[in-house]
Amino acid sequence: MTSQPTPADKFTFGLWTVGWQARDPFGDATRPPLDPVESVHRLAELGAYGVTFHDDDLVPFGSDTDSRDKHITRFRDALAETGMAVPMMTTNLFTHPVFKEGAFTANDRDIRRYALRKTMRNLDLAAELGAKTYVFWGGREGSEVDVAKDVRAALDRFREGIDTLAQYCVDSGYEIRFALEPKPNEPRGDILLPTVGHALAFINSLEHRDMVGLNPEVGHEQMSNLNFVHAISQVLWHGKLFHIDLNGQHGPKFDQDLVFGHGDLLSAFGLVDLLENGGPNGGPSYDGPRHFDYKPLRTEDIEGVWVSAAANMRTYLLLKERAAAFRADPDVQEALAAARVPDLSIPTLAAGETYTDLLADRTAFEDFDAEAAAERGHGASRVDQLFIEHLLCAR
Ligand code: GLT
Ligand code: MN
Ligand code: MN
Repeated sequence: MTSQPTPADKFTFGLWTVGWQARDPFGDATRPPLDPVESVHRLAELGAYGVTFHDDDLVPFGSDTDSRDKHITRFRDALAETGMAVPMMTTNLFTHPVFKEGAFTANDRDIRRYALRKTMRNLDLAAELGAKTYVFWGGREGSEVDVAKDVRAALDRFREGIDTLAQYCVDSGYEIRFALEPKPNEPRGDILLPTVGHALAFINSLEHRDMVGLNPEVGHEQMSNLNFVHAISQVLWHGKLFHIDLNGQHGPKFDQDLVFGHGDLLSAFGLVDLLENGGPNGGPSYDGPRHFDYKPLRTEDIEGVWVSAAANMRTYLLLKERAAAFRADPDVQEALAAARVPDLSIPTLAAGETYTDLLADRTAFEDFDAEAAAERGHGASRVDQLFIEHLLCAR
């Protein structure tokens, strides 16, 4: 029997996830508002480590300073009572109509300045609450009409915004790192920094590139029909996996935000194996929060919300258990060796060897039998079946 989640598992949830009232473009809310204080208590009881939130998830947009302080105090009390952490925070720069044409990249300069101020105010709170990661999801940074947005100017403004806010953190002594969250579309027709690859390239253009990484979301890459395990592998390779949004998605369609594993299960299994066993000496490759960014189905009542929250954690732990069994299986080790998977870690040139040596090596070309090499099988199907059998508890 899989152990129950505990804070050591570092499972976190956005307040906006369990708190989603299930309003969609075609229908009204199906659930009443949820008090963030209740979410903290219920998630703590379920074994979560912490919660994350947008400024407006905790303090309704437009609240005066007095009521803002009251909301924050109640919330801090709930954190103290439960021991829950706030490892990540973010800004809502997409709900209010003022952001309909963008925030950091709006054509309207006054709106861009307002977006920066709104973010700076919440960065102050993030520092107070001890959040170490600040996420930037640019849901409204984009367009529906190509000629109505100068994309190169927008990228200039995006860079200006991120660098200005990074400088603000440095000067304020905040130990906060930024994590950009890519998404290809929805709510905008096309969003800037649509995939992990675009965001990685953008980070390289920043003055404060060292303190900026990524918060990739399972469903957002899969909306573009991209391989999420490959995406995370490359983000890890660049040292940029600062945070992660776990959820489920059934291929390219609208952003489903399903429970983790309730979409492409095989990919979820590969992802857990990568995160838990893909690091040095077979240990974890990522030690940050396992953050669920999902939406409880619109069909569910409040009890169903907590069932789905627990399902995210349990599914993750089950996959973690299955991934450990996969890695411990001697048949798997043997099949991986037969597929020559470990050989890829051997550098192609020997230590100290140069291309001149390579040119002089007749076995590498003149005497190389390409026809014979082409006949070798790679045994990937066997590896794949072993992976699936472990997932299905058949081994
Ligand atoms: C919004 C979006 C998510 C982002 C959140 C952070 S808000 O719900 O769909 O993917 O992670 O801004
Ligand atoms: Mn999403
Ligand atoms: Mn997300």
